[in-house]
Amino acid sequence: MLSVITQAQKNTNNTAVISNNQQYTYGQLLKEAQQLALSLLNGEDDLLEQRVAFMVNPGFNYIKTLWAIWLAGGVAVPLCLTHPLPSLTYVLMDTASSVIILEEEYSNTLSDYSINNNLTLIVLEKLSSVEEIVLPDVDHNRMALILYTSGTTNKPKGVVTTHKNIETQIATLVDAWKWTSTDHTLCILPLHHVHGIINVIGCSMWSGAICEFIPSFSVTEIFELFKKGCLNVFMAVPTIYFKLIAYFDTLSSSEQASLFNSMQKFRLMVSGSAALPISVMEKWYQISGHNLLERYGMTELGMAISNPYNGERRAGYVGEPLPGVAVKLVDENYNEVNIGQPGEIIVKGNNVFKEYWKNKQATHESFTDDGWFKTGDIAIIEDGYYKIMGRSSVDIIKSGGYKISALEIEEVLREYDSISDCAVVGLPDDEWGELIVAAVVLKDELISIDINELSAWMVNKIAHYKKPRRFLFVKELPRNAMGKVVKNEVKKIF
Ligand code: MLC
Ligand code: AMP
Repeated sequence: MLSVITQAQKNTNNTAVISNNQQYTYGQLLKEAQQLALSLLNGEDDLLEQRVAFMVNPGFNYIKTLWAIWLAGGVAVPLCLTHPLPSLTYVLMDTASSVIILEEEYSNTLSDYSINNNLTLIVLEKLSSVEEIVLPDVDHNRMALILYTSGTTNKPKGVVTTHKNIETQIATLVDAWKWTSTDHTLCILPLHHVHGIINVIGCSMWSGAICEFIPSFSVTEIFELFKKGCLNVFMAVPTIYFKLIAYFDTLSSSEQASLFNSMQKFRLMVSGSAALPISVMEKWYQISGHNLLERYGMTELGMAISNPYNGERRAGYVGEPLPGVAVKLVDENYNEVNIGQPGEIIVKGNNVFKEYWKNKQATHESFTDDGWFKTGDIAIIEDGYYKIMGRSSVDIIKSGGYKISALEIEEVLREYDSISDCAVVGLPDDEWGELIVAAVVLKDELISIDINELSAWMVNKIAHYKKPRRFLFVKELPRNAMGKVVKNEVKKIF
């Protein structure tokens, strides 16, 4: 039996989830996940790693669906709820998903696609109960999850993790951050990425804790829930802390005092997915009394490096490798650098993903000959603490905690009628970490572009969080002697 399920079985009477103003126990979650697993199996013994995509809002139904897919022996493919159709169909086609599970509100989005491609569509609200049959025994070395991550190629890659990878990623964090069944956390992160799936849902469900959901990200709702005094664990990306601080600053001093008091109930507040600016860490301490615990992770790894639960949480540093995660800093020949020298972070351990989906070449290129995963992130160690210095590729942008490929955006922009060429870069930004901007060369210099029209055109082409926020029209892009665009020069133009 999968550990995620056996862990839940220890806590059947505990509240597991609070969503849509309802409370659900672990017992209910298990029962409904088993029912859905039986519907998925539809008389088969085992889905045998068939990919099952799902488009389900954060909450009880999301966890139930994820577990059902695992119980039936399938591989879960969570779809982003806000992606335009081409991004969704890219994932569906790439994974060759045979089934899509949806909440009814999303059925219009994908029904045509599923009919045209002969996929089974399961609408959660329309399910009827299924006669009891036996669920398969799923080995934990089997594939469990495919998450899409942007990289240095224009199309996102599917990161395949096994049940064993996921169990390791979760158990390591539960231990390091001292999760227990008395914890109560809030999930405000999108559930097509590891931060929400592993750190928030994975850890809370493993521990028998409560995971509460709000329908969509809202600063006011988050603070309202803080004030209720039930939550004690909170995880977010730096942009969210920035937004919470900005809102806090608009409140009256009595409201600020009441919020400060409510935050004393928390035992842990974590930041990650992007660099936490020291100014945000310091300001958060002032308004909450909490030193944020900053950690470093990646879709391919779960979490790898973390500041301590007990002990100094150093601003500007991500801490030390987590137990069971081997980390080295290496030079371009993959030799370990001397202490105090910058090097690329490479990682080994049971937390490390299995492969990029149907992409042997990318998988091969991302591991060293002796099996270390090359993260592409550069760090140094100072007094035993790792400090992230940047990335080896300028084509990867982190904005709002999302990893975004500049090349993917450029490819879309080049499809626009009047654009002949472009270069997309990330500019440092207090709120978003990096702000996506595009330098654009027009086919005809004499014709101008309406930015609003361009933005509206992009809506159906690319996720909204990947849209450039500023455009600059240039006669030509800065290039080196080889003719390659020099991205650092593009940044300077802005
Ligand atoms: C949205 N907006 C942006 C933007 N994203 N502006 C600039 N840059 C961006 N990246 C704008 C919108 O256009 C809109 O503007 C306004 O902000 C509100 O849009 P929204 O979509 O409603 O944004 P919001 O809900 O406020 O989203 C902010 C956020 C979200 C921080 C909640 O970005 C988010 O959930 N980020 C988390 C991503 C994540 O989970 N990453 C983890 C990856 S795993 P207007 O003008 O139209 O109102 C990983 C591994 C690890 O990294 O280590 O964890
Ligand atoms: P993703 O591919 O979306 O999982 O993003 C992983 C990337 O986020 C890492 O490779 C890092 O570049 C970045 N990242 C995660 N945590 C941190 C952090 N605490 N500080 C700086 N960068 C981070």
